Amino acid sequence: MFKLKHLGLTAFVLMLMVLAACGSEEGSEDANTNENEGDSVDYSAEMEYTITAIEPGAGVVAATETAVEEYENLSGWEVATSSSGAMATALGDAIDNEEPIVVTGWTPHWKFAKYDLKYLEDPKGVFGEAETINTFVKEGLEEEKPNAYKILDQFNWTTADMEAVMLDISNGMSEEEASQKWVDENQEKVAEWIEGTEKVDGTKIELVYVLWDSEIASTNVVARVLEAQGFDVTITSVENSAMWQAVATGDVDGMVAAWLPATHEAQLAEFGDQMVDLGPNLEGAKIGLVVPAYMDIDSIEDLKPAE
Ligand code: PBE
Repeated sequence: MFKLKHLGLTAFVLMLMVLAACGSEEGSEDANTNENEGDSVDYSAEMEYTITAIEPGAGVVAATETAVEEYENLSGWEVATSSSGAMATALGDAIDNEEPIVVTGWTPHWKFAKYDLKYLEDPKGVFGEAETINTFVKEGLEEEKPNAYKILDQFNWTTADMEAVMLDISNGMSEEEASQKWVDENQEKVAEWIEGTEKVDGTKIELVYVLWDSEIASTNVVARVLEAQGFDVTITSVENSAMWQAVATGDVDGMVAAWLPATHEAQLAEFGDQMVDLGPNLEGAKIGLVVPAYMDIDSIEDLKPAE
């Protein structure tokens, strides 16, 4: 902590020297409007006016592209898509080197347990408010596989639950082991999910998900519970839009990965009326732009336009 503060101070003094050397009028004007402005000029150039994003189909990426359009100060910024894994690696590398980075972030996520991070304020509200993660199943599942339907309907947990599974996986535990460990340690909650259902003998059930850390955790936990009830479970990872489509067409039985109302608004509008919404399985989810806490900026508006 002391070291970080100390480095921050050093960086700030260096920045003042650079500003003085440039004799930049812009710099002194900015200094009147925002005491952190000098720092943020430096960060933006150093980050090459790039936001480190995840999969192109993710809602948080679409929201980030909207933010680049709506915030004038993000003019010329690039939204670099990759994968959730690549984003996490880039974030970890930046933190190891105490470099600035802006990533597309979301809660629940293990990164908040592992690193000291903060959401940038979003005065225009592009990233929406707190969300729920909902469970959707194909039409007719209730009649076809009533026990699976009831378990999926009763599945619900907290951000802390989900983060516990995510953290174990991020620390190297296999997805199967981490999800089984959570199930073993949370038998009371699991008992509520299976309440009023009967065991089955190898009934096939297929769930779709996207390889986002949060959905890897939830989908695996639900799979372990269904398996213990006798189901023959397949979980298949696909792109976001394909996940919605697979449930809408009835190709698969369901998914537990719908972020609403904002993040998957477009997918809900396209596919929502062809499937059954079983309601929230988690409350208090959130998306936004996330930076390491050592960066002296607080708002998306503290980022600087590309030259
Ligand atoms: N996420 C995780 C997804 C929803 C779950 C925030 C990366 C998205 O942005 O679509």
